[in-house]
Amino acid sequence: NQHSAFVLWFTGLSGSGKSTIANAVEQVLFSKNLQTYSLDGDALRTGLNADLDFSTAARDENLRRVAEVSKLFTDAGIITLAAFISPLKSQRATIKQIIGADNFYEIFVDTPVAVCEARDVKGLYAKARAGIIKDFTGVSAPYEAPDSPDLVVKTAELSLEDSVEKVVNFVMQKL
Ligand code: GGZ
Repeated sequence: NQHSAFVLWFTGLSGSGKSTIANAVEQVLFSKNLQTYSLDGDALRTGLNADLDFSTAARDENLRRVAEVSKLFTDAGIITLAAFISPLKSQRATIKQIIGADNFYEIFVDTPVAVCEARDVKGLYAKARAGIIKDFTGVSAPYEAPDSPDLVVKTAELSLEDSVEKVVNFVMQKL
């Protein structure tokens, strides 16, 4: 009853759909009797990483800790879904190094900033434009798109259902 374990690392802008897709993928995997655990920025930043802000150094540390935690879950045989902006190539390289290249899959949730901003589910882009939130990714802080992600999900072109199916199909190939 064992399956292989690895980390699905979702990178993309705030509001790109990382957590929504990861959560829906997790439900499908659960229904297939796979062991999973989800980690996301919003949740971890109220607990484990409550001491960290959005400076580059603090994001580095946020992501380092999450990568270490993801590695522990992987060691325990659990498929880990991690949804973090993880904006810089250097950060994602470090994450891959911590987790181990064999157990790490980078999934680029490729939603243009204009689409994220039009959605603005939490009103954060409006606050960033108004200067109320500083260093906001895509507005006043950089996002470096991955050069060679393992999977790309374009949420502006796919329905949520199709986005989820694309990730689930990818996972089933890797088991
Ligand atoms: C980016 C920010 C910021 C700034 C608050 N920049 O979409 P959300 O709201 O619910 O989730 C985002 C979350 C990003 O945390 P991560 O841990 O994923 O970021 S990183 O990987 O860069 O460490 C967003 C909210 O926090 N948020 N301020 N300035 N996102």
